[in-house]
Amino acid sequence: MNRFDCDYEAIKRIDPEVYDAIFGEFARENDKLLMIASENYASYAVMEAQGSVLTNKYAEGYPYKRYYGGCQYMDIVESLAIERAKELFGAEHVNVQAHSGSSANMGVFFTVLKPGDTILGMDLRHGGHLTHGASVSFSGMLYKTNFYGVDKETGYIDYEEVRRLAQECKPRMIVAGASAYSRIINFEEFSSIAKEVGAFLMADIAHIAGLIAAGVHPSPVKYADFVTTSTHKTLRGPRGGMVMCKGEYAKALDKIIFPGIQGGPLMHVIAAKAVAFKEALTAEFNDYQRNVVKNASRLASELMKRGYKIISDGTDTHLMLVDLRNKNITGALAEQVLDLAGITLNKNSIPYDDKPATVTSGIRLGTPAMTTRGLMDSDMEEVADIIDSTLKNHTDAGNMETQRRRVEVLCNKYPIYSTHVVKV
Ligand code: DSN
Repeated sequence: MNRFDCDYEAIKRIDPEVYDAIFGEFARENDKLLMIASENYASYAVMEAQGSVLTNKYAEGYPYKRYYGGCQYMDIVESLAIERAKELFGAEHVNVQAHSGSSANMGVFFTVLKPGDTILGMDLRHGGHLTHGASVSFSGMLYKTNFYGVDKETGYIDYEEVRRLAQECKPRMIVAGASAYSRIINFEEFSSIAKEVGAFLMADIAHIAGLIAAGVHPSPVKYADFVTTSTHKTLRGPRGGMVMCKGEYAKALDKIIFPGIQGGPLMHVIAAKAVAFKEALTAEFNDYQRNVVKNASRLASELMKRGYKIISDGTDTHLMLVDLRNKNITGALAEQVLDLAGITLNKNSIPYDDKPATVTSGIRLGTPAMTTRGLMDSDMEEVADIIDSTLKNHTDAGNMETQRRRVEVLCNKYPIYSTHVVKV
C-alpha cells in the first residue's frame, strides 16, 4: 500500500495552492489515526483509475446503449464494474452509476414511491441516516416518515417494536440500515415484517458493504427488494454509490438513475469502482474485513475495561458508539481534544441523547482505516489507552504532547504513504 509514484508535477506548477492542500492531506492521513467509521484509504489502483483520462468522457445511457459515440472503453469498464459487483454480492441486477449513497437511495425511492407515500426508517438520532427520512433531507421532505430506534436498555434494534410500528403506519417502504449501529442487522426479520405489511424493503448497507462482501456480516441481497450502498467505506473503493435490486425492478431503476435523477455517469469513478470490486473479490480483502471486526471488538473491550460505556455493550461490526456521559466530557470536546492528540473521529448523538447534534454525548469510533494501514488487535490496547489518557487529562498540555507522541509511534510503525509523498 505504501508506495505512490505520481509526483503531481502538473498541479504543483499550475496550482500550488491546491497542490499544497493535497500534500497537506497526504501528511494528515499518514500522521494521524483516522477513526471516522465511514472513512478508509482507497488503494493506489483505485486512485489511479479515479484520476484517469476517463473523466473526459460523456457516456449517457448504459453499456452498449449510449447516447454518445466513442464509448467502447466506457462499455468495458462499466460492464466490468457491474459483473464484479454481481459476483461480489450475488445480486440479480446492479446499477453502478449512482454518484453517491444518497443518490442511490433517491433512485430507489423514486423508482417505487410517490410523493406523500409513507416510509419507515431508522431514526437519525438512534443511528439511522439522513436519507432514511430525516426532515432536512429529500426523504423527509417528500414522504410521510416514521421511525424505529434502538431499545433504551439494550441498545439493540427491537424487531417486535419495528413490527408494531410497521403494522401501525403501514409504510410503502421499510428502510433497514444505519450509520451508527454496531450490531448485526437481521435483514431476514426486516423482510418478514415488510412482507407482513406489504412494504418494499430497501437495505442501505453503506457502512457494512465490505463486511457483507467478505461474509463477515449476513447479506440482505436475497431478502431485500433493493440494496443500496456507497462504495468508499468498508468497501474501500472510490467515493460513490451503487444500487442492487431484484431483476423485476431493473429497468425501472435504471431509468430513474439515468435520465431520472442523473445525467452523464462519472466514468472515472465507475472504473475505480470496478478496480475496488476486483480487490474485494480477493482472499486478502476477506482477511482485512475479519481484522476490521476483530480490531473493533478488541477496542470496545479495552475501552470498557477503562470504564467507557459502549452502546449495546460492544460491537459485531467495524464501529462502536461511546456514551461519554459518565466521563464528564461532551462528544464535541472529545472530538476536538482527540484530534489534537492525533486521533480523528466524530462526535455522535447517542440514542436518547439530550444534547443537540452540534454537541452530543458521544463519539463514534471505527476501525476500517487503521486496519488498512495494518494495525492489529494487539495494538488496540495502546489505542484505547491513548484515547482514555487524552480524555481524562484533556486540559493538561504536557499530557496532550505525550499522547500525540504515542500516536506518532503507531503511525510510524504502520505508514500508509511513502516518505516521498508525506515529507515534501
Ligand atoms: N456521512 C456518513 C457517515 O459518516 O456515516 C454516512 O453517509
